[in-house]
Amino acid sequence: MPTPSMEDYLEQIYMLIENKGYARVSDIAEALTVHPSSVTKMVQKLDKDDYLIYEKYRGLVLTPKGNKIGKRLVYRHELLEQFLRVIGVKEEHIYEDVEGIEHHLSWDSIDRIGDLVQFFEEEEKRLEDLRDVQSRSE
Ligand SMILES: [Mn+2]
Repeated sequence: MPTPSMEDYLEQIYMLIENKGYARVSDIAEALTVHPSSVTKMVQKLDKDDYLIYEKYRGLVLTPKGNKIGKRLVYRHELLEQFLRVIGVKEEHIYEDVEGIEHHLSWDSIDRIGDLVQFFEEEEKRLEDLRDVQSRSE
């Protein structure tokens, strides 16, 4: 199992590759606001653990294992953003709150949150009812 920090890297690397087609050490450092030397160190660890293949002058590619987990981590982040939006959390809190909780939930909880988001998306009325409760408790 990757540590929370490894998860952050795998999530960012997956997104960079999705969006740009590649992930450079400098791009990862910028995305995570860390020093490039920290990125190099972590990338070497991820390589050792078989999540990616890193060659100093050729960049990095995710292994099937790294790609699979990267995809799940990005899905998890997006689902949690959707969840907070559904329950009415203010836009300005959403990103930071997701960063704060995403590494600390079991996949069981993630899947149940997925059910809940789906429950609200299936019928507009359900969301209206929730907003109604919220406007009464303000
Ligand atoms: Mn995240």
